[in-house]
Amino acid sequence: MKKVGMVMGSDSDLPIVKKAVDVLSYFNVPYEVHVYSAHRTPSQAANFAIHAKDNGISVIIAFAGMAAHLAGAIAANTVLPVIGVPCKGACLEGVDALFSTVQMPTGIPVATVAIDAGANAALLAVQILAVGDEELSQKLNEKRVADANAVMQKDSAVASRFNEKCL
Ligand code: RP5
Repeated sequence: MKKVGMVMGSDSDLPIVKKAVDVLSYFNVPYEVHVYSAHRTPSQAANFAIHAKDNGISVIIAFAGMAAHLAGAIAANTVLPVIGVPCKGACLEGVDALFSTVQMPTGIPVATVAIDAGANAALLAVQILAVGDEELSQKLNEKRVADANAVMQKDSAVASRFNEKCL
């Protein structure tokens, strides 16, 4: 199976990256992880993107906070799909990173997920890989059913606690 390539702007983004690692591990999807900053190590970030396809990567997830230029800088150097994860920094609750990641000019798209949404970024990456992989697609469907069952159990628990008292 092809890999997911993950790149973060700083190791301070690791808690968000870990959410994605957990999802990819759940689905047994291979991945690699790097720290390359669009601002501090721009050549390394560009080289990663330029060589990603030859290195067996099919989808890239870029995690960055603050003036989060990383996903766009990666996307500029590859035609692989790039998913951007804006990370909440010390200031502005991550809205700075959200705007920096999502507001790409026409021609260089970044599929931006919610602030700190490492798990959803990985799920989207798995869904992209599953387009050409029936077994992976089946696993995604099974996970949806399991997640829905968990919600229904919560519904039963809440309903049995409150609903009779309303009657
Ligand atoms: C961004 O700046 C990184 O992605 C990180 O979210 C933020 C802060 O980096 P550090 O100062 O913690 O290294 O480039």
